[in-house]
Amino acid sequence: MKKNRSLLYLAFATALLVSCQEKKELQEVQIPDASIFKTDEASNLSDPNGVKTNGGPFAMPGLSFQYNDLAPFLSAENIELHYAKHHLGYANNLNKAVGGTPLEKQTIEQILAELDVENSFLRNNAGGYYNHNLYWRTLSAKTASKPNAELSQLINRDFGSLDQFKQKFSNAATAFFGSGWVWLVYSQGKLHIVSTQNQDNPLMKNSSVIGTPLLGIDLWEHAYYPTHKNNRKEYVNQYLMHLNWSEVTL
Ligand code: MN3
Repeated sequence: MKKNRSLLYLAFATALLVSCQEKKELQEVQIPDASIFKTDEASNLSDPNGVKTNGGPFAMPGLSFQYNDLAPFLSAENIELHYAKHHLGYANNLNKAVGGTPLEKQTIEQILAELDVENSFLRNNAGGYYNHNLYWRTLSAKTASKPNAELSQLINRDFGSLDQFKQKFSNAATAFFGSGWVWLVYSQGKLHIVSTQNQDNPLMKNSSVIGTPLLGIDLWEHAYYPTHKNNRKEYVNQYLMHLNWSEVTL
């Protein structure tokens, strides 16, 4: 009987020890360090101009609006994800790609015009950096801007009217398949609507029309899915309303 009781105590003590160890392990896993909640993302959300690269010749351009200024066209979370994650990623990778090479001294336009399209790391990240710079610069919180007189004249000549340009641009952007961009391009004295895949753009040698991009819409799902889900047409039409035409220049 005494032996049985000893065994019972031993079993009880062992169970208690195991239980304590389990509890201890659980406690260690379940109580996170408070510092993980103080992330850079939280501070970036309050100020897009606080988003910086890790160094190198190509800096983040900043935004002329706050993250929550474009809603309901784009939600604050949508813009933050796009600018402080995707765009920043392209900028950091571009700086990595050009670091210690003669490209460090070139402008982004020179790099794009001359790049070897077989160099996919440089092609994707130089393109991604330039494309997003133009995208943000030509967007505005306001919805009433108009093209300047010189551009208006060309738009009327080449598309019929501003409304007809918007209709053609919207059709091209809505019908575009996959990830890429649709552009308004100035080439050899004429305006064109041009599409490119992935992060390519009309400065590159492989573009169907090579010229100067005046504005471009990002048709990757990351650009609009957080706000518009699969309704790309709604995103495209609101994009056209939020164009900052004072930054769209020849
Ligand atoms: Mn994008």
